[in-house]
Amino acid sequence: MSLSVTDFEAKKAALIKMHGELINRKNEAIWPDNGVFTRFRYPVLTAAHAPLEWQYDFDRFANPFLMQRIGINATFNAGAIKWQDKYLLMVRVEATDRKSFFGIAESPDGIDHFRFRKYPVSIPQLEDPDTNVYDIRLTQHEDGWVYGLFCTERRDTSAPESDQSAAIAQCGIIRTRDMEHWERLPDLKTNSPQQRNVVLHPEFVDGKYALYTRPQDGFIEAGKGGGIAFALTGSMKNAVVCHEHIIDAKKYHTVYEAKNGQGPSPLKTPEGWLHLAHGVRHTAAGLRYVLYLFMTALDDVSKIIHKPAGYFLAPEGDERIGDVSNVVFCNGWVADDDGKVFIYYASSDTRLHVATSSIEQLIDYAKNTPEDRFFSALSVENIQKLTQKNERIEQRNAAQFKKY
Ligand code: M1P
Repeated sequence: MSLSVTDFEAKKAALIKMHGELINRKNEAIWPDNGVFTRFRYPVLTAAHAPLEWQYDFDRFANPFLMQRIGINATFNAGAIKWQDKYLLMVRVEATDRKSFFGIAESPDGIDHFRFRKYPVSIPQLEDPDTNVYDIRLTQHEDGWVYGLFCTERRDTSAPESDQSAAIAQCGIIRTRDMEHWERLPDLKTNSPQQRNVVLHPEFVDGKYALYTRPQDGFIEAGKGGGIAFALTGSMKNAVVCHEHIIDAKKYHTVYEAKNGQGPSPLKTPEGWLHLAHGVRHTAAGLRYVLYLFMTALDDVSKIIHKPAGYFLAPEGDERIGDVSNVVFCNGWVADDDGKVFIYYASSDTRLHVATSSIEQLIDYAKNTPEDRFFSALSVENIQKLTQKNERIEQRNAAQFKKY
């Protein structure tokens, strides 16, 4: 039996109340932190944050049970930008039909009250439409445009009919001047059969647009590809890359041994460019995705000058579980003028979190964390050195305490 008018209105009011409470809930920093970044108790965005108007038909006659007509499955992997004093996330929203699309959510302070705009983003289509779009990286380029580089996925038409999962990933490009209206440009052309995690550098390099790419042989498997590459193109209106040169290769027995990819557009600092990336390794339980950080030189953005060993951030607690478990992924961060950094990372392809840090902390981390020396015995040496140093400090402190 359908709902009475009273029950329909009561249910609608309850849904609206719960949604409002979720958006207004204040987040809590988790303390003590690790000194590198601070995590927060609640995700900043979940599927439940999606506007109710995207999901329910509120016409009592057309929807007598007040049934959810369109389901939202997940909100994750967001591009990020500070825009007119607000923190904007261009979120990968995945509906229950498995299609991803972009929704823009805004917050006044980068941590709380992220609210989706009324409508999801309509991406203009090319002749060959996108089956699926995701993982956009926003770059405010010195040419005056804000570019969004994203993964456009289409069926691999060379695959037999029996194989309905073969896909080709390539880099789609849109741009805007107002974060409202988007111009679609032709997809990036490279020599790689698969291309995901392409990111535009914010400044011209040698008068050209500079891109971080990730050439890859298969849709999932890196094959001969898999490193973070650097490439130049003369134009974004018809972006063509002839040569991709690997600046950060996958490597045996590291957190990026299977594949890796540039995260958001790098941040410029007085000491170099800060890069956040994801690294993937195989485990008996499947792939594990973690974030790692490195710095490149100001006078050569493709030259790595600092690279701490291992991961910067890995899935913890509830973050470990989701649609694709044991994954953290980041394609958006924002640096404020005062040096505060907001890192938007998603966990297990399900929800989106924020971690806060600062340029000063990230540089300190990049410069002073030991590098990977690739052998257990050498990792032990690092720990021994640090422990001996702490022993000396303790002895010195004890001697001083005796003196007074
Ligand atoms: O499922 C984990 C991630 O897998 C892909 O990343 P990559 O291309 O580096 O393997 C993407 O589909 C990404 O969206 C996803 O989070």
